Formats: sequence, C-alpha cells, structure tokens
Amino acid sequence: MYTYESSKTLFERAQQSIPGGVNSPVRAFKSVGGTPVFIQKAKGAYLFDADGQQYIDYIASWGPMILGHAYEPVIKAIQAQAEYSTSYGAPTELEIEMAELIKSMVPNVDLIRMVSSGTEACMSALRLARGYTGRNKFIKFEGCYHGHADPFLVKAGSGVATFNIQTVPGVTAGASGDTLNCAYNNWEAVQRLVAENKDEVAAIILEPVAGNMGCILPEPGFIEGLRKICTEEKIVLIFDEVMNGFRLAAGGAQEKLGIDADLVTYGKVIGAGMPVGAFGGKKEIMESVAPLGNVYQAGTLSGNPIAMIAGYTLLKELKNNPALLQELDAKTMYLKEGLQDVLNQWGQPFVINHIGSMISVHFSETPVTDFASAQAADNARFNKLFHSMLKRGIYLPPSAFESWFLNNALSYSDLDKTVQVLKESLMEL
Ligand code: KE4
Repeated sequence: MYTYESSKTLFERAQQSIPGGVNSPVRAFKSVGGTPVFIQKAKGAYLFDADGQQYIDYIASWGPMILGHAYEPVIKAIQAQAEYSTSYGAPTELEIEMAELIKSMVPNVDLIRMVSSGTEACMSALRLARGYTGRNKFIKFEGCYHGHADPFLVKAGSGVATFNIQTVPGVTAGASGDTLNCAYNNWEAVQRLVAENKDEVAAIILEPVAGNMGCILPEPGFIEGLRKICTEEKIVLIFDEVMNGFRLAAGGAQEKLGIDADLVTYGKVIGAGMPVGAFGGKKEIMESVAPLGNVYQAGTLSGNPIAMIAGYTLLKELKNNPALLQELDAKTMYLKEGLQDVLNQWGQPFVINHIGSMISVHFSETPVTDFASAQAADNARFNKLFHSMLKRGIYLPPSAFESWFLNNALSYSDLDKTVQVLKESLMEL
C-alpha cells in the first residue's frame, strides 16, 4: 500500500503560503479526508507522486488531458512556440487558426472569443446574454457548476457541493439576486420559473451532460424542452461545454445530443492543459461583444500563443483522428462493464452513470438524476472507496460530486487493474 510521506511534508509546507495548501479547493481532499497527493510528473495515463509512486489517472487534470499526459505533439508544439516568446498582447494568426478550427469542429458557432478559464467563459456568456436581451434574470440548475463568478455560486456543483457551501460569503444579494435555480431534469420547474418571470429571463445555462454532481445525464425531452421554451420566449440557451466540449464528440454536446444552443462555452480540452476558455455562438448575439458592441469583456492573456498552440495541436489530433474519441468511448464502456460486474458481485446498492468517456459511481439504491439524489447517495462510502483505491494506485476524483475523466492513453490492462483494485477495495468498505 502506498504511503504519502513526501506529500505530507509538502502539504504542511504548502499551508504556510497557500490557503488550504492548494490553488483550487477540490484538490484539498477535504471531502474524502487525508492528505492531498502532491504530483511530481505525469506521462500517458500515469501520475507520479512526490514519492515516485505511480497512479492510474482518472482525473486527467479534471478533463483537459484527454489523450494522456505529456502528449508528444502538444509538448513539441509548446516547446517550439516558446522560442518566439510567450505572449505579445497583440493579435496573432494563431488565434485565427484556433477560432477557424473550433468553428470547423462544432456546430452553430459563427464567432468565438478566447479567454483564460471556464469561469471567464461562463461569466462572459452570461453578461453577453444579459446585454443582448436587456434582461437580468437567468436560470441555472442545482449541482451544475459554471465556475466561480458570483452569479453562479448559488447551489453550485463541484467544490461548492463537495463542501456543502449553501451560501458563499462575499457573494452579495445584488450579485446573485437574479439567479433562479431549479433541479436538473425538472422540466415543470423550468416552465414555472419562466412563467413567473415572464420576459425577465435572459438565459438558461446548463451543463448538457452534468459532470459536477457526479455524471448526470439529461432525461429524454429535457434539453429539447429547454430549446423549445428558449426559442419561444427569446431566452438565450447557453450550453456550458467546458467539460463536455470535444469530449462527448468532436462537436461536443451539441453534436452528441443533436441540439443547437445559442451560446456555448468551452475550456479544459481546448487548452490541452494550458489556461484556455472560450465562448461563442450565433453571430447576431456575439456581435454585441466589445469592441463590436458594448458588452465589455477582455483579458491580458486571452489567445495567448502558447495556450493557443497547445489547444490547437490537441484539437487538430481529435479532428484528424475520429477514432481517438471512439477508442476512448470503447475503453469507458469496457471499464463500466468491469465495474458493474464487480459491484454486482459485491451485492450492495450502486448506480453507474455513464455517457461517452464520462462516468461516475454512486452508492445509491435509486437512480441519480439530479443534485438531491446525488446528495442522498452514501457518499461516505465513496470517500472510503476513494482512499482504498488511491493507496492501491488508482487516482479517482476526490469527491462523489465529480465525474471520472478517462484519457485515451489508458490501456486495457490499466482498466483491468482498476477493476481488480475496485474488487479488493470493496472488501474494505
Ligand atoms: P475553470 O474556471 O475551473 O477553468 O472552469 C470552470 C468550469 C465551468 N464549467 C464546468 C462545466 C466546469 O466543470 C468547470 C470546472 N470544473 C471543475 C471540476 N469539476 C474544475 C476543478 C477545479 O475547480 O479545480
């Protein structure tokens, strides 16, 4: 079994200079307990901690490392580009090529703006929807996470759900007062909110496939209903594809589900591990963005050449080799079947939610279809499972409120080992 001597020492030291010893709360293992594992390096499907212990990685940096760590073409492209400096603060041809590549891969995006995180992408898309419609309110879904901009930190998912932060201090009523929340997959609640706030709702934003309360799929008709009501009521439908984009399909959730959003946000995969986000969509909406329109949005490092060449190289691989995402989906299905067999033999209640290369295990007797049912699962049991598997070299997301992310560097023997480790770990639960 793994021990974590160096991580313990580093964590002690980190807490002297960094709040909680981490630069993003979900890394702190607060919900699963114990010491966060400090990573020294990674290659392919493997992480190596500060003691040199190897883990099979099911976080993939929360999504970006979809083809595995230190993917050769990406590394070489970054190294070559870095020779020409790391930022100019002026437009480059690289940004045009990145925008044109994304437009060629996803449906329904006429114009796209680069930013430096998923938070920035979602924050900007909401401001744009409000500026374009002249309306203030918007609807989001409990357990969905759209980054940490104030308006979204109301019943959000990911770390906010993990730490069960009901109201985030510092988010004022002024900032969140126009945020309307309802349960994911609750079509009637959406209809009620829209009727109660007639002509006041600027946008409906959602993760088409939710990944921040575990992986939760839209029920048949749910997103189709959102599309219909947004068209009828002139509400901007925003797909937050920071997680889904370029993972569920080359064209993301719009392609996978066959539903067009009005605006789409991206992140994670489009930066290949470098800080990149983006928002884009219909021309008549995007033309409200400064400097064309007055919806102001800006960023010193937006479209940064190193981040652009990294993301461009990775997206190009996905575009030119459609088999890569197919292989990844097949590997995820293989893993799911293995997990299912072992969990069935174990004989306790569980649910596996899965689509494409997104998957999560919930110790629940009932289907997990929204935040309430994700919360009602035996998440203490998940936390125990997390550590049982971690010390055997399997690194799952350190929270029941996260989707597992597979990467295509995983081999079938890695998947077999994961299933075997699950079997051993369940004996300890
Ligand atoms: P970032 O600002 O963290 O790049 O993106 C925010 C965001 C927006 N939308 C969705 C659907 C997201 O999943 C995220 C970020 N996801 C979390 C993990 N579930 C990031 C991990 C973290 O907070 O460290």
